[in-house]
Amino acid sequence: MLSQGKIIKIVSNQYTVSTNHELLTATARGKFRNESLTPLVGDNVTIDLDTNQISEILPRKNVLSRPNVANIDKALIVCSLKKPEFSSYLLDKILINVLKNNITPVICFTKCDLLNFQEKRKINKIKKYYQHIGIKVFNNTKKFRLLSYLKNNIVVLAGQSGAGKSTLLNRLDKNLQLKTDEISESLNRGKHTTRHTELFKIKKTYFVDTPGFGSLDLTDINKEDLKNYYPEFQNCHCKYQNCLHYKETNCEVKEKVSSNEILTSRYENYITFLKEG
Ligand SMILES: Nc1nc2c(ncn2[C@@H]2O[C@H](COP(=O)(O)OP(=O)(O)OP(=O)(O)O)[C@@H](O)[C@H]2O)c(=O)[nH]1
Ligand SMILES: [Mg+2]
Ligand SMILES: [Zn+2]
Repeated sequence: MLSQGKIIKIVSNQYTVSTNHELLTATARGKFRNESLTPLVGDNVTIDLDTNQISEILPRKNVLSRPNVANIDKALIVCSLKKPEFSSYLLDKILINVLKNNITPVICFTKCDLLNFQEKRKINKIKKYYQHIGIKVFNNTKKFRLLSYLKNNIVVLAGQSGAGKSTLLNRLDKNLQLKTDEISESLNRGKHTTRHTELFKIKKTYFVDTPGFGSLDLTDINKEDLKNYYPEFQNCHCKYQNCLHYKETNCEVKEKVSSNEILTSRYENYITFLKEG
């Protein structure tokens, strides 16, 4: 007998598969190893109920390498505004990675409660800017809006350790009780509390909690392609068709940065990525 389901958790060689009726623990058939295809969290699979083995991996919509998950619809980029400090650099970097994988990014700010009035005003400007370039931005206090926007999707949480990813999921579902921990005061960063990747169903949404990361690299993106992941650069008409918006003259991107139409931090991070690449 065969059944179909979705892999929600992998611990060493044990795959937890959620079917319409139940949770099954299965192993994977040796043939996957031979085909160098590994079942991933998020995979839709066929299970042979007689042997409790995964016999087939259904075609994937996409695969992310960090975290290593399949079939993601949206990435919820969890950004701490304080403790750890807000990093536009990390946000822009994650955004590029997400867009490159054809996944819809959604930003969720946390720790707004720790900001003073002036800091809030500054953040509001940044929030408006990202919305203006077409990205949804929520605060972690807006539980119902967030759940309603993410309904029927598989959502991966991304963001640095201590940003509040697991805390957010606990708030969305009181029964989850995921482990969370205070950040290290001396280092001003998280302690890598979440250790493995797992899928949780909350109402009609699947969430993938992930271990946080402090850095991320863009090594597999060409310098020439970087600019394509900036929505606000797309309607700029520069003199040179292949303008990198860097040292060229008559560059509309640079003009828009000067006139504050493009957020300076967005452009500065872009140049940093260009030089890093
Ligand atoms: N003041 C405040 N603290 C928060 C908020 N969200 C999370 N925290 C705290 O931030 C700390 C880190 O939260 P976690 O949920 O463990 O962070 P994480 O992103 O899951 O971290 P890793 O698992 O290490 O990647 C905990 O002490 C939380 O209580 C918030 O909105 N406001
Ligand atoms: Mg966590
Ligand atoms: Zn240009």
